[in-house]
Amino acid sequence: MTLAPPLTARAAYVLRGNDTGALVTAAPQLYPHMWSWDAAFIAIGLAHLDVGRACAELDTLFAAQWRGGMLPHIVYSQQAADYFPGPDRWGVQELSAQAPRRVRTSGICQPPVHAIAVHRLLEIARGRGGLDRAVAEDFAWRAWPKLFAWHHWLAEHRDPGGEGLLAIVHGWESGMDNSPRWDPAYANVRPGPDLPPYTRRDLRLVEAGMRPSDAEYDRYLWLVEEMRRVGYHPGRVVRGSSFLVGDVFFTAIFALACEVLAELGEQIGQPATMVAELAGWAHRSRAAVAATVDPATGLARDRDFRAGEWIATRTLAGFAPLLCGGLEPQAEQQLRSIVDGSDWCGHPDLAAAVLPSTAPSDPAFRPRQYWRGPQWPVMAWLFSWAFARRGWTEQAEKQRAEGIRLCADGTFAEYYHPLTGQPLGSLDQSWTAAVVLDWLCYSG
Ligand code: 9WN
Repeated sequence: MTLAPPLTARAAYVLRGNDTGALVTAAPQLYPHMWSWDAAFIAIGLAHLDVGRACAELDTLFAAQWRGGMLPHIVYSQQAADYFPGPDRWGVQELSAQAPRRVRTSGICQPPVHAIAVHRLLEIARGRGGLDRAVAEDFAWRAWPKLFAWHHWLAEHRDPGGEGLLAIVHGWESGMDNSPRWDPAYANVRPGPDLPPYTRRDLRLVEAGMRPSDAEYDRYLWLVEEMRRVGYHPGRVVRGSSFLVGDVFFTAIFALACEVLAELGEQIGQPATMVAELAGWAHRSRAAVAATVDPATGLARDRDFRAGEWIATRTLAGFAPLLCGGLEPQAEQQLRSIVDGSDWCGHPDLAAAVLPSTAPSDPAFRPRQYWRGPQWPVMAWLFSWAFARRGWTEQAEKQRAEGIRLCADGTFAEYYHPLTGQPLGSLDQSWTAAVVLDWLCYSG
């Protein structure tokens, strides 16, 4: 009889196995490159194995930072790897002087979770002490100005309403690609007859029913085409993109990350004016998140800036204010109880009580389809971490314990069927392994 290795060892094995030396791929076959927000979670997992390697992972991402400060959503591996869209489809180096010269990247961004990762990495390294601590502190000092430049870029270029609700110009920027949150905005994206032809590669690896449709992909690629035509100029992209949505979840992460970065800046003696600027952005975006709350449901909403309408689909983004704060105590209490209520974690049919990407009672709920229903362990990590930070120990512990239960089969799937617990999408997904490792090595 062979005994299954403990979950921690398997998680470590996945992270080590996906490490090309230069970067940890988001997943072995489906995602053979570095993704921006994946890299942040991956660095947290790596910190439990090798602090120096964790810092190097984020250094690789920073080396791909655009001149204006944007951290790109994909950093392409130098190794030939099959993924569509590849760097040629974006063509950023040919079209934009802002793109880095030595590394190839995509032309959009992803949610700014990186300051949270640096904070957690530092906490882990300090807990270990000695050389690990020194390495992480040196890294934090190096990373801080880069993170500041990233946040500055977002505050400057992605706040079209001027009130702190940050806008995305592509569903991929949200990290929740085909969430029903984006359906109304995508309905107004009309691919032109001059959309260059392309061949998807994801469908060779994952069942079509779990992935976005071809019609959705046409829209995704059309938006890339629009950006190419304005040379990825941040102002022209925002002015011209046929998709412009105030993403409440992205904004809440920004507010929280600004707060974390300001605290870190104070701790390591960064200029007071910069720290104050971060606190100002955090304050503005926190208020903007709170202002999106739908009085009818208590959930936060996205804003379709092009149509001038609220988007009120019931997805886990509705809980954005719990990440960053800003609600009145009664509204916050109500939202916290919705998390555990029968529409969400307390739904009687869930296999594990973590937030599904879409509410099972919502007409848009599809339990096997990507961001339309499945549970994503990395989202459970984010909520458990934020709840712990806000002092909601019991609620944090519940997300953590249920998240571990969700991943207990050791497949480290990209996402899970919320009603059966079946692993879906890619297996051996790096960020899933990373967050499980952090949960299991948790030290408060
Ligand atoms: C497109 C890598 C990424 C994640 C995203 C997830 C998915 C890519 C795809 O995979 O997006 O960026 O091909 O579907 O939606 O959150 O960062 O894991």
